[in-house]
Amino acid sequence: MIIKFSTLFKYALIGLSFIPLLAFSAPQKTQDKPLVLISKESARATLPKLAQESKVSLADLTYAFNKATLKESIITAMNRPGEAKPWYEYRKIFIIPKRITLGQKFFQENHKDLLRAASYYGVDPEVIVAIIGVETFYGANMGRFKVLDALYTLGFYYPKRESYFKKEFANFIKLAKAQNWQYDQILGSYAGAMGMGQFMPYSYLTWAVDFNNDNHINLFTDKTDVIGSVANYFKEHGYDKNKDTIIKLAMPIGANNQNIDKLITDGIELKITVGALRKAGFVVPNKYPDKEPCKLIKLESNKGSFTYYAALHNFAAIMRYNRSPLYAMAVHELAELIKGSMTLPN
Ligand SMILES: [Ca+2]
Repeated sequence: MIIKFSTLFKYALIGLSFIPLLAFSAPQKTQDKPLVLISKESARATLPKLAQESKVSLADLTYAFNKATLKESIITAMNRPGEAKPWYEYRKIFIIPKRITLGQKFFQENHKDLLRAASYYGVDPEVIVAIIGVETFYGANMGRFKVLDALYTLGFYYPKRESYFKKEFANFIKLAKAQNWQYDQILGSYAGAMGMGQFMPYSYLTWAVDFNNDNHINLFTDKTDVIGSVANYFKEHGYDKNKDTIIKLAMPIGANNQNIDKLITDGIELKITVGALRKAGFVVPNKYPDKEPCKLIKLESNKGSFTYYAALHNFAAIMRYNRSPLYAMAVHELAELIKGSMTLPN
């Protein structure tokens, strides 16, 4: 679950199942110098400012700070090179038969909540299922790190992302107090994402909902709350079930790849239009007007062979969960496969 994160961060949000696959090129020389260059005392000295900014009391921050443990393994994990995989490798991690069949089972078992959430929030139910499937394998891998230690380590000893994680450390304290949690009992990813949908503390505080009306929000074991919360997150980030997600594009005949690749833009925003794609020679179905915003995406579908896609409104909404186009593509494809051959009980 992501808001404004670097691409590095996404690996924290999708469980740890494929981290070892990324470890192959970790530089050896990191062993020569210490990973952590900040003393506990200088970390502690930043607490009064954090108290002021976060509106969490200094006493509460200090209490949590003292309870937390620095985990060098988390810093090592964050420092691993990201974005290493081409789509055809990335896809193999997520689009596997077990994730599809368990997704269909999850859909069937929870179809009433899914259809209620889909209609109330205006999202597609299979996308809610796919998010939960990609993030945690339907709740099977919700992370094994203490969230307190993760946010403490990254907030106070990882200067690259210090500002973001300090805020999340404070948000976690707010959340833990509201939920009556013991700080050190909550487990999540090494970046502090929690529950079946891997919500960061800010997201939990802001977009999680009590979808079964039991006066408690539980994103760890209450599937109804998880379904409602993921749906609400999507609605709040622009997902609209009446809009489309992506179009696979055929390469224009005789096209100049270099000119086409100039249309590829960074980030989540849909910065070009379908009209620009048509000008470059792509054939886009007539139902999309020239002014339709889109984003050109190029994925390596087989070694050395690339496929172009026009990402549309809902693709951008999925990227608000995680900024990687590969992630959004995996969620979209898994959702389509789950929906594909499934029948729902009455
Ligand atoms: Ca509830």
